[in-house]
Amino acid sequence: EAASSKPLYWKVTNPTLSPSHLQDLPGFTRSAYKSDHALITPESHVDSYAYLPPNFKHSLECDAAATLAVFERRYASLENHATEQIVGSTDQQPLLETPGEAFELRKLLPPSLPYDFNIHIMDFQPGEFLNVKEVHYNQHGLLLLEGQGIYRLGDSWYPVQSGDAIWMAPFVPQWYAALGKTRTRYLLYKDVNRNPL
Ligand code: UGY
Ligand code: MN
Repeated sequence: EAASSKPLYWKVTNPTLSPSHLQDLPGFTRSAYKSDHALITPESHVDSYAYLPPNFKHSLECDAAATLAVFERRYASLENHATEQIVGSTDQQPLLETPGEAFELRKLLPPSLPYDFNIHIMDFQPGEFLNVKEVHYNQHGLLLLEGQGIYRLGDSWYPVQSGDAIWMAPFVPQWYAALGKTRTRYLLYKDVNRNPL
């Protein structure tokens, strides 16, 4: 046989079932929208961040190409509590304790009462996974910044990779396992500090 011919079983040894190959199939998308979760699949990256208080007049200038991820929500105010503008970068945030869990955790906003949400940066080494099969009232928005793995949302199991965005409604069962050869880093919106009722 010619050296250039495809080896026997090339479809088996070629990982045609991996997400990057499936992307090329006509009509195929891993995106899903259900009543209690959604998976949306484009590309992205984050370095630094800013928190803008409610009704804060602002403009943004950028002197180089950049990607902007915006989480927008109606502020749930608390009497005698006010938030402040915050500008920071993930690397400056301390690693926080995560009892019983393997992932590394940083929070971008103060955990104090004025803030009605937080953004968590979570890092998993390949093979690490959430020990808690979480079900909680907090709603999540998630942006996968690095790596790949399996996200369980309700009764569905999704292969996911960097660039994917996920919405999790309150109480949707959620679980993640990091796979592949590089770490997973994801950015997680979580509403906190307010009575859900
Ligand atoms: O803090 C959290 O709720 C987080 N561990 N959830 C998640 O990663 N799906
Ligand atoms: Mn959670």
